[in-house]
Amino acid sequence: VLIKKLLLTGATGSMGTAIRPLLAALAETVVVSGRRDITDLMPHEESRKASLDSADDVLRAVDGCDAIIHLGGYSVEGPFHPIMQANILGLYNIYEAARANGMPRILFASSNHVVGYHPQAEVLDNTALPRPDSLYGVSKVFGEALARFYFEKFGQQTAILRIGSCFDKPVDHRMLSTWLSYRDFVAFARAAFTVPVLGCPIVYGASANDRSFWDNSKSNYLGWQPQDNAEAYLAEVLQAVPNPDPNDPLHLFQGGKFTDIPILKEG
Ligand code: 15L
Repeated sequence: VLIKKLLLTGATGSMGTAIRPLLAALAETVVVSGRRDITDLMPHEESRKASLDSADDVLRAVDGCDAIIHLGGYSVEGPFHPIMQANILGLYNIYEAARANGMPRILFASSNHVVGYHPQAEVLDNTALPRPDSLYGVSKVFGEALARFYFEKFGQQTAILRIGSCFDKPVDHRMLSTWLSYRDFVAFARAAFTVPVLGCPIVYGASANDRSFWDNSKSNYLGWQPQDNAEAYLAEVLQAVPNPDPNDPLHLFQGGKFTDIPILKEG
């Protein structure tokens, strides 16, 4: 194993839950953290409940960890306040806790919604300008900027992964381009935590999909080679969604449906 103590935030979310068993290959101990206490612990796991908007909770979660996979936060479009608490204040708390704990490497789960208003007809590399498609996407732009700021100012290394769609399998036409398999995600974490010098790269988180919107050639030095390809699910997708409407936002923009969501208010 590479890592003594790996912190996984967002461990109660759908992606966190799915990758937990795979992390035993990366770390001796995985500290699983979420807003709820986790009771179904595997032998290699330890639970530390934390609310990201509490600096004290986050300090306790990060204490003694030598790597962090930060999936925690608000993961879809929503009202501004909860997004701000989790993704802006919460991320600041993570970086300050890391700074107080020897600056362990961070894998930051950014999102394709940072560039969601780019058309699907374009192939983007990591020099593309942000075109966020939602308040959620805007909060991830903040997150990428915060990661870069801590890198320039303190040398804190972060792998910024603009995750496409990390699910069990692709279920619509857009996901034939954006799908990231769980095992390709974990392979990315391994690369980010083992490459001798990580720096602060921006990488698109997609499997080796024939229809990918993204070009990761500028971060080749990480040595990450995704293995899965959404094309293997083409027949299933065609059966589930036979005639996709080409004018549906789902097919016009990289961010898909998020481009079509209004500003949401609380309550
Ligand atoms: C995301 O950022 C969300 O967290 C996830 O739920 C999906 O909607 C994904 O993007 C996507 O674009 O498919």
